[in-house]
Amino acid sequence: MSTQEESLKKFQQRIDADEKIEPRDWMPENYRKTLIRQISQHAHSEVIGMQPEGNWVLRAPSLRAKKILLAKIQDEGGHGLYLYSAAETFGVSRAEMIQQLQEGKAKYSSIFNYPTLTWADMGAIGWLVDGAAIVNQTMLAKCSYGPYARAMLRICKEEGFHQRQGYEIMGKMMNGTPAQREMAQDAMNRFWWPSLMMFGPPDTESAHSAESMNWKIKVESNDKLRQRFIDRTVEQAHHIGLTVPDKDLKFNKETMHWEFGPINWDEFWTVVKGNGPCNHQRMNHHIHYHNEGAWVREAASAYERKISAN
Ligand code: BYC
Repeated sequence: MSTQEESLKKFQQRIDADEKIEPRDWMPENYRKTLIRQISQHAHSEVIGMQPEGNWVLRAPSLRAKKILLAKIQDEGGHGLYLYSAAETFGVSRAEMIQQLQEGKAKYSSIFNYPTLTWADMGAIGWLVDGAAIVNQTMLAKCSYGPYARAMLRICKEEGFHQRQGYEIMGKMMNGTPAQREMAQDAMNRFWWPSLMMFGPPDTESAHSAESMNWKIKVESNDKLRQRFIDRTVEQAHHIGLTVPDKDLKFNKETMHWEFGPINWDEFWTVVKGNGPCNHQRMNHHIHYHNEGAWVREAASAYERKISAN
């Protein structure tokens, strides 16, 4: 057996024994590459994900609502920071990762390419988008790579608040006037299917799943997590009087799961390839404010040089 094969075998034994892999440990090149891709894309999603909500800060219906929304958006920025730091443990710099995003070489979650048209969308994002993110990230907290798994623990706790604040907005609107109920249902109709797409393509078409599951980067499949999210969320929707916009939705008493209709995967790939409703807007906004903030990064670096020279 060659040294490479020997190392690979030992690595797999560590994975199978549920040991955490740490930055200085030996790892296959593809394990490293997959994690840089996934963690950096995850970080970009958090940061780009601040934009749809940022759209409503100045129009929040009360001071309470504004304070909560601001705190939530700030949390997303923090999640981006933990995740960029986790990816940096592989020796890749934040500047490189951001360059890849801005050049279209790195992705971010498809969900953030949809517009936020009404205040109810803040409810739908918190409840559905953060709700889907929790299901995915609770799984990622068991990831074999230590720094990523640990970042997930705190992120999941914060997402728990986000999900509840979104559900509170939806619940309040469903208890409000007919116009408010209609607004909440409209947000549900627009965000339901894109939220299901957050879990990625079906298992049969997921390019990375087999290898990522073998290395416990992902410990549960895209379809399994999607089903878990649906099972949880349908009950919550019904509880506050919302209709799930899926005529094929039905509860299977034998499997104890909600069966759902076909997902529009053409729409998903259109959005992922950069042609969703807001892809250009999101990227232009990111580039504009990244460039505008260059002086802050330069000042911070100058200060760091000054301190380390003394
Ligand atoms: N959107 O082989 P697959 C938040 C890509 S933010 C775009 O299944 P994998 C929040 C995939 O990258 C948290 N692209 O991939 C923030 C791959 O293309 P590449 C968001 C997607 O990686 C603010 C190709 O499709 N959560 O909560 O094994 C406000 C084939 O897919 C998507 C994360 O970022 C998608 N939805 O599994 C509110 C989760 N799905 O890279 C809330 C972290 C797939 O080969 N990521 N693609 O060009 C993951 O867990 C995994 O990457 C996925 C996909 C489950 C998403």
